[in-house]
Amino acid sequence: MKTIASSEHSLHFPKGELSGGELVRPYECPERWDYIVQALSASGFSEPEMPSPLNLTTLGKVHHQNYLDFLATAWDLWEAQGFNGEAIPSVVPARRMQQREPEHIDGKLGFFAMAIETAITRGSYTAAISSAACAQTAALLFNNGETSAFALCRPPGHHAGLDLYGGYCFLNNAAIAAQTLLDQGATRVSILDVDFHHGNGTQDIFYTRDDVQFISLHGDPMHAFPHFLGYSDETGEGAGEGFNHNYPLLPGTAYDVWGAALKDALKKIEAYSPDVIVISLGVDTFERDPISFFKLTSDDFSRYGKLLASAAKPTLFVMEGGYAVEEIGINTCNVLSGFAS
Ligand code: 5XA
Ligand code: ZN
Repeated sequence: MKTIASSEHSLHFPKGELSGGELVRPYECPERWDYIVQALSASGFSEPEMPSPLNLTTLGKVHHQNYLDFLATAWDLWEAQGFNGEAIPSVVPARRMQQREPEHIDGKLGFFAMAIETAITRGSYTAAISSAACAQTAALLFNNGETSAFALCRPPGHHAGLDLYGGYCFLNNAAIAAQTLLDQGATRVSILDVDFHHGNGTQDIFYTRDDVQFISLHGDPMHAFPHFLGYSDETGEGAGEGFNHNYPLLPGTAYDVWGAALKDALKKIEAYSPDVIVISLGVDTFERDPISFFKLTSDDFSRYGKLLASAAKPTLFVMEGGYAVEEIGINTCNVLSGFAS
């Protein structure tokens, strides 16, 4: 299985994240990428390859143009204001307020944010574009007969919606991969999100569409970020009705319950019969993840990797979360090795 990864990820390294009322060192940190690269090499995977430049036409089918313009200019506008810190919003358009993009950068940040822990810094946009390029380049490998690939994306993507950033995400890498596959001739793509957190951004992007099935297993939003999407009664709308499936799971969920939900999800994928499966691969389901509450062990990652292979479909893995940094490499490789075994 080939890996596509870009060293430009390290251009995004905010110093602060608002967590528990404190400004802490972000959980989503550059070393995550290094640990995964080291583990891939130790597990006998081939050296990661660099991505090709991102096709902006595909990007424009997944995100709104005003949002892409915002991301491209946010840091410069922030700096031009003379602000000294990293760019985070201080106000959001809450209920009964105007949903109108302001000219001031402070207003723009709030207008496009779905969460405010994620700082924008000088290199964030370049890193986000390179991360999306990894997903797209990995998707294009399927044209050359590859049946599996790993896009080592950083920053992650599944919280980024049509015009929303947050939860460490700016561009929705899994959605960009799925759209790339469709643009290359696939007619149906399933995105299976196994990150601990609900993939609200991916759901947002495909909610009214029937060419992408979206399935997410995640911490119940009553108790877990992103709190405001991810319930089981969100099933899609219009043409997309019936193509969105959420499995919210309770605090303390271990592999017996999680694996049963995965098996059920795989039945839904089988019924949809996609050309390709995109896995939003977050390993923050790990028992010692610092910001999550599932109880998967390192061995469980191997077990479910095998289970994913039983779908017998071309499969693209796109990296999302995972913050037990010293174990992120082994847990990620366990899924990929389990799948390949
Ligand atoms: O998958 N998403 C994440 O891991 C980010 C969670 C951010 C919580 N503030
Ligand atoms: Zn997550």
